[in-house]
Amino acid sequence: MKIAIVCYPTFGGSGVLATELGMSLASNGHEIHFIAYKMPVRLKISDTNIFFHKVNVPNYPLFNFQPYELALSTKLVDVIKKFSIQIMHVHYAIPHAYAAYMSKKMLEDQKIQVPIVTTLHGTDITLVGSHPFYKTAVNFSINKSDVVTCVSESLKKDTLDFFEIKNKIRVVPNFIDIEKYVKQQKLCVSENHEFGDELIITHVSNFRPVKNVKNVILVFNNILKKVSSKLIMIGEGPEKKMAENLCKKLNIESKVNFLGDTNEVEKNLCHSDLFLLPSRTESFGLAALEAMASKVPVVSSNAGGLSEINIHGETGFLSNPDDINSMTSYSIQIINDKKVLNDFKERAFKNAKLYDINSVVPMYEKIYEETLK
Ligand code: GMT
Repeated sequence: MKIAIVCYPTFGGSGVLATELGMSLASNGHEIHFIAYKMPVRLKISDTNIFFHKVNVPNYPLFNFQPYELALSTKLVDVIKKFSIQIMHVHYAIPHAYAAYMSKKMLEDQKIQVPIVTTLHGTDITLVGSHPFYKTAVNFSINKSDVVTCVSESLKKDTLDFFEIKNKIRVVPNFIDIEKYVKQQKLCVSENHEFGDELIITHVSNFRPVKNVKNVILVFNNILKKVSSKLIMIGEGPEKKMAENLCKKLNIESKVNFLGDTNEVEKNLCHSDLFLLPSRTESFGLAALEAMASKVPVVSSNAGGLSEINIHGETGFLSNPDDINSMTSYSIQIINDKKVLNDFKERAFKNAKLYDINSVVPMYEKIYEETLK
């Protein structure tokens, strides 16, 4: 099949997932055309069957805000016509589903039919999409999509609660390539890691307020009083400075490494003993799944879809996002005893295997086939 994938090109979960999906579809023989305002960070353009088309938005002095949707829908029409694309798959409703609908209508005018598959990822529903400034347009474009998928049962429920949705919503979970993590674990075992006997605690996010990064630092500060450990903070975003300042204030700077954005999260995760994710909202928690695939137990909040992947008492523990005391004692319970830690690691990995790329990508392929029929 010839598929156009529209996504955010950043380190955010929706862009990462869309990129991994496109690359996997390409290796299954489909022709994949990525459309975004810059090259998606995880995209390996050298792979065969993969194309990238940049959406250019020229700066015109009259505009206070550049009309990205207009440029995107024009680019979609051009690419679809030029490469005879059969399906548009847009990730994150805003503004992608809206732009896709505009391009579908422009194509219909030229007697070309191309269905839209929209995948809802999380904040496009729970935070931004349900905001009164956007809600009407988001509701409209979800209903105008030919197929709607979302990444967890929790997000499906939120979508049905917040919007008036007429079409069916199918749940297709986030996925990981388990093989990649197994290979990395083998490499890690043969490496000497630099932290000696200290246990490694990790957090990965885009440091947005929903990620509750402050509580990562507060929980780690408590753990440090009981267990010799180090915190690795991966990612960039608006709350990073606050987190760095809090570490200074608590006098734990030397115990916390801020690594910034990286394309090789699994290289750091494979040395980790615990993953902290106290998010206020989290439709799925791809970062937690990546940790589990690296044999890292997760202490997370109970927000959104996290309880669907992080099984309380088995792969880690769940708490309310602000319950610092529970998160601290759950963390210590896991890492304080080698046998307990190893059991949690094995169960986390076993659960992650349920979300392997080879089980999930065929769900999307089936959706495309049905849609084309
Ligand atoms: O908040 C993020 O991590 C980025 C955001 C995005 O759309 O780029 O992630 C959302 O989509 C991911 C992939 O489906 C999910 O795993 C994340 O849970 C979800 N984030 C939130 O709901 C806050």
